[in-house]
Amino acid sequence: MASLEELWGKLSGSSDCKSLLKKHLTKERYEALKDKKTKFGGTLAECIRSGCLNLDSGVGIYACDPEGYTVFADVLDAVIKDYHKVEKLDHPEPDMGDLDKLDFGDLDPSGDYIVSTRVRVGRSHDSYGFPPVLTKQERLKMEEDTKAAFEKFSGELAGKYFPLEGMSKEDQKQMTEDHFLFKDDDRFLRDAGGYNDWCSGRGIFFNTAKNFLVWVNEEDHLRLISMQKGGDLAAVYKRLVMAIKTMTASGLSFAKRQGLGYLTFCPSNLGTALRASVHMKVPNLAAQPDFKEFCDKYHIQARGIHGEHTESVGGVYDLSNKRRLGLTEYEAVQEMRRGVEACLAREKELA
Ligand code: ADP
Ligand code: CIR
Repeated sequence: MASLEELWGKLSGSSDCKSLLKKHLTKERYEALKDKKTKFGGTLAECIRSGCLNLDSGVGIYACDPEGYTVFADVLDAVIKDYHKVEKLDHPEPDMGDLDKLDFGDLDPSGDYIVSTRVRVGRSHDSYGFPPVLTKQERLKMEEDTKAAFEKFSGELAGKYFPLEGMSKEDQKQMTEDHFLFKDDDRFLRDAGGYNDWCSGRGIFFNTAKNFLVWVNEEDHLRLISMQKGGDLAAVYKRLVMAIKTMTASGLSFAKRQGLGYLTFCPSNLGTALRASVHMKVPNLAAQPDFKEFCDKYHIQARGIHGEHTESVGGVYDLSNKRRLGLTEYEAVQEMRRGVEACLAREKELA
């Protein structure tokens, strides 16, 4: 495995790397941080390995564990401010809004444009490290703790947990194609240690209607996901909030920091850790030379439809809120809603 010096050599020697890691890990910061260690044993090498081996990264840095956000704050804080476009790290307390007075509903009642809607949050157990410092035993123990909390899901949220270990390849493939399940093919995450000891300790929980699910030990310890066909953002969001409340009341303790909100493996996700997305048909908008600028104006990120770093299929894009920190959960969803409405209006004009 490449040493810290080798990793730094690759990064500092590259001339066309545009990642936030390259921008913010100056020589001075590198020198100040290179010998530091967290109490989980996390190092700078573990934080920057993915970004140094994948010079086409957008962000390029992960936190080795929750404490990494303090020990390596010098570089991580700069990356966080840049990614989330905030000047200060003063993330507000969680606020999901008044669910009885949401001022959005179905974003596409015609059903002609939005294929599906999904809102997810990431959560990390505060007593465990992140993937690079986790052992197989810890992952398995974490899976057990998490399964116990699933017992609290009732009514609409009640369901069953399926470990990846022992699941047939056909089932995995089908669930991945249906956009439910994750897989181990992201080179950025792999180099960050995200697939260590694959696939033990990983799995997926489904409710009966298959519109609420939880990923266990994918990139984050937990990803709570609400999704369904069509554009009914209000129904998807309300279901997710219900699940967050149940998980929070289940006795699990999640990693959180004053000013940073909920901590996640990737600094792009912390704060609310919320990504609200639609899969939407925007072939005309996407063909415009200013598609990216248009999305940027609304803080919208466009991804392909099989997850980050994938391509669009048939003019359908995954459009979501890019920022997750410095705004409340409700504001993050509103930001996505405004952006999606603007994209929809422009697509209609261009058709
Ligand atoms: P995240 O970081 O939110 O987990 P990814 O880009 O890695 O997102 O995507 C994870 C999975 O979720 C992929 O299979 C992707 O196709 C699916 N997905 C994301 N948004 C939607 C959506 N609005 N409708 C259906 N599937 C979605
Ligand atoms: C990268 O730096 O490109 C990968 N490590 C993925 C970062 C997460 N991306 C994002 O925009 N949320």
